Amino acid sequence: MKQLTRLGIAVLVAAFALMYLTSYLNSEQGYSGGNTLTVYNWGDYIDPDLIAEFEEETGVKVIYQTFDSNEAMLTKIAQGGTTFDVAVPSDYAISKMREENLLLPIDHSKVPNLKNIDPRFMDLSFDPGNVYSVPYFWGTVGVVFNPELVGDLTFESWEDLWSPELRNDILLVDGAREVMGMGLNSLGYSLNDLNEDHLQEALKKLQRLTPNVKALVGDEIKMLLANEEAAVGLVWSGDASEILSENEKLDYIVPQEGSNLWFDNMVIPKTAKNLDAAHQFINFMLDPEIAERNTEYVGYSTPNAEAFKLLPAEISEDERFYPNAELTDKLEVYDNLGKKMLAHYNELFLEFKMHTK
Ligand code: SPD
Repeated sequence: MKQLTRLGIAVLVAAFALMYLTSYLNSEQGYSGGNTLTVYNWGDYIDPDLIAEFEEETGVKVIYQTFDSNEAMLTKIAQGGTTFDVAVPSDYAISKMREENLLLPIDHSKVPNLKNIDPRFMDLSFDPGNVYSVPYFWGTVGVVFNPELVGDLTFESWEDLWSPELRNDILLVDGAREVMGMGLNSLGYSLNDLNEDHLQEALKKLQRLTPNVKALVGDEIKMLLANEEAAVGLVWSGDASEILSENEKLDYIVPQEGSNLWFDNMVIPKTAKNLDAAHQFINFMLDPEIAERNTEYVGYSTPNAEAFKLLPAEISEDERFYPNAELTDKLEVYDNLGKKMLAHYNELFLEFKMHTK
């Protein structure tokens, strides 16, 4: 009898251990199962209330994980062992995921709210026909600056970043394409340039920027700039809009030599386990009222025409974050440069990073 009790206890302990391990794997590795949905998104890129509302409305439990670069997201999904149901890569990363057969087609009949997306953001070159992706947010790359701390500099030219007045006063977003793109654009080259001489020239130019670089940072760039810990930052426009709403003294500009126009879209990775919930979630996020609230919360620019109409005028009429076609036509979208060249951009970026603080 005693032996049976001991056996019973051992079985119970093993069952609890298994339950704990399963839930740990669910949260850490993006394993979906049962009525759960695993979402893999950029940090600070959703209003958390909306996740709770989706769960309440559908009865689906959301496991939410974040990444801070397309490269990190691509590595995690490509190496396998995860079952993310929805992810939010950018343009060139979507093209790469299509090429590497990492995506499932989206069933448009299950996403009726797709009709709310402004046609300008549909059918873009990285995913013709939106077979695999649905627009989430879009924006530019530019400079946030504190006019009180930068003298006469206006940042209409990238060249201003190299001004000796900015010693140890610039924060850069920690992104290979963003930093390499800025170096290339400052020399008048494309941010998709493949010419090795141009790439080496850009690296040298970036290395000359290091005395001015205080740090390369992730999402904390918003707090640091809003608190005036640095005079200038290279940032994504949505982060700029959030920074400016915290500190009205600051401003945002896209330098004239050109910069990046980017698009973040929702996709269903190949290893998804809950396709119904994935479509439900995508459709939920495209509802005009939900998308409007999400836009106000995260500060990024919405591609949802119906949500745009609901935004307060001070947001929808701000041309710094909803630039006109004259500016966007001058900007470039990152190309999928191919495996080798993307790796080379990363290597050059790391070489630059090694010599910054
Ligand atoms: N904190 C959310 C950041 C999202 C930025 N996505 C921009 C990607 C540009 N390639």
